[in-house]
This record gives sequence, structure tokens and C-alpha cells, in this order.
Amino acid sequence: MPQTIHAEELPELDLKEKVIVYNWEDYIPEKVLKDFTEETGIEVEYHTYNNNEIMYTTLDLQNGRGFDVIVPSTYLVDKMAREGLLQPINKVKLENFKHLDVSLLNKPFDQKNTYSVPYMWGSTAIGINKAKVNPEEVTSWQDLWHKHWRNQLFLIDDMLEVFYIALALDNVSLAQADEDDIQRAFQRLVKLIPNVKRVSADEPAASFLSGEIDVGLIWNGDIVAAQEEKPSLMYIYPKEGVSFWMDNFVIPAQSQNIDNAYVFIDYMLRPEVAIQCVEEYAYATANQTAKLQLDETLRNNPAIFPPAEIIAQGEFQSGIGKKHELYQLYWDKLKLLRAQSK
Ligand code: N2P
Repeated sequence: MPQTIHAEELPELDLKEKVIVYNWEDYIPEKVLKDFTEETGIEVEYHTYNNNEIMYTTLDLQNGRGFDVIVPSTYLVDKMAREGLLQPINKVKLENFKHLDVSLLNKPFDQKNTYSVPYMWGSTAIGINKAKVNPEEVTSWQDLWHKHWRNQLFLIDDMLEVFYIALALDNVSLAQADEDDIQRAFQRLVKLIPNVKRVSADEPAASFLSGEIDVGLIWNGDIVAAQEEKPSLMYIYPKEGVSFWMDNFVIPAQSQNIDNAYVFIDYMLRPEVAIQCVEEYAYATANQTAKLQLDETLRNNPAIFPPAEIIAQGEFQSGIGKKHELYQLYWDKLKLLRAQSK
């Protein structure tokens, strides 16, 4: 005769479906996550970071484990793929992949989108509060070195974006720079230290909103989204050009919830979901179907979707290979010098 087992004697099993997402802070609206769970029954365990290097270090400390979806920028997709940290994407499982803008696919950092699916992209340029700063005073990256800005600037805590501005003054790209170029850029940045008041990637627009900062290096979406609260904020493309980045969904090689990762990424690729993300964060979507359906004020905002000539003049970040370590080395030195100067 079969023995009766009472439910309370059974070991507790975690039967809940879940997906563990590790993403940039302020990059997916809460409502989108909630709607996703409501529709699919899959719980989202959500973790955030503020820069690529922190994300990479966290994953490394966990031996590549612990996440199902991550959103690295271009050069980190390249690095992580080379190091075997990512698994190939089976596009057959992504019905909504077809909505992506083909001009953002098959880029050199992941030539056939073997490992990555574009999410949002943007630029890093100068934010000002035009109630306090005359836009004519900051038309070149060089202007940031002017002694007028002593202890006033904001810098985004993003090493490549900061190196870009110093390299741009020598007309050298992030991708082409050799060790001498990087060292020269470092020397230039050392001279910028006295002008720097704050370096952060944690809610970057907050110090512009509070009035603590009136000029600095900032991601386009953060400053544009903050304009709603403070219309005197403005985004300026300096004449030497700006760097563009793109953040992409990837599935770590060690993901434990692979099927749910696909369901999540495919959900994020729905045009109506992509639209909500642009509306909330003012970054450019890689979703072409969504872009065409966007409200005109967003689609035609040059700070969100830059005009062709601004794109042509700037640098779209890509893989940087072994130079990553070199940038990191000089970036750490710079941070140390700044800490010592305080
Ligand atoms: C927004 C995240 C911006 C991503 N908070 C920059 N790559």
C-alpha cells in the first residue's frame, strides 16, 4: 500500500520561475519589469551597476555565475566573449529580433551578433545649466581645461569616455590609440584634475538638478531626462566630436535560467516595451520599429537621436582588445592622483 506523505513533510522546493538580470541603474522602467512578471509568471531578480568595469569585476568574483542577462557596452561584449564568459545567442528563440535596426547589427565588436543583442545606445558629451553657463563657453573639449572651471566640473565615472575627450584633442580615436597616445591623454587629464568637483556614475544628473554642478561630462539620456524637472539643462556636442556607446543584452555562459533569459530578452525587444524605455530614460533605442512609432518630439530630439553629421564626426566605441588593461592602469593612476590632491 502506498504510504501517504503529508504536504508539510515535503522538502521546500523553489518552483518559482525566475530570471536574474544585472543591468545599468535606471535603464529599465519598474513597470516594464512588473508587467513582464505578470504576463509570464517569471520573477525578475534585478541587480544594477553603474559602470562596465564594476559589472565585470562582480561577474569575475562570482566565477561567471549568478546572472542570466547582463547588459554590457560594446567593448565589454568583445572582452567577455573572448574570455568565454558568454554563450552564443540562438536568434531563433528571439521572435522580436527582427525589429532591430540593421545599421546597429553586425558591428565589429560582435561581428555577427553571435553573443549580443542591442538594447539602447547613446553619447557622452557636455551637459550645462544654461541659466548659469553660457553655451558659447563650452564648444570644445578644450574649454573644460579653462581655469575658469576650477573645482566645478562633473565627470562621468566611465574610463573610456573620459579618455575619449583627451584623445579627441589629439585627434586620436579610442580604438587607434597606442600606449604613447594613452599616456599623453593621461597627462592631459592630470591637468584637468583641479577643475573636477565630482566623479560619479550614480544618478549622474542628480548634481545638475541639485544645483551643485552646472557643467560637466554626461550621458545624453540622463541630462535629457532631467530637463523635464530643470528645463535650463542643455546638452552640447563639442566640435571635436563625441563618443557613442551601445549597451547590449548577453547571456552569461554560466546562466542557470537560460530559457527565461530568452523570454526576457524577447520581451524587451517588443516595440511597445522599447518605446516605454525611451520615454522614461531618453536614450536611443536600437529597435527600429519602436523608433518609427515614437512621439516626434523624442524621435527628432538631436540629443537623443543625433544628426548624421554628429554621428559621422564622433567615434562609435568598439572592442579595444588588450588596451583595456592599459586604459585601466592609467585610469586607476588618475583616480589616485585625484584622491591625493583632495
Ligand atoms: C543610464 C545608463 C547609461 C548607460 N543610467 C551608459 N552606457
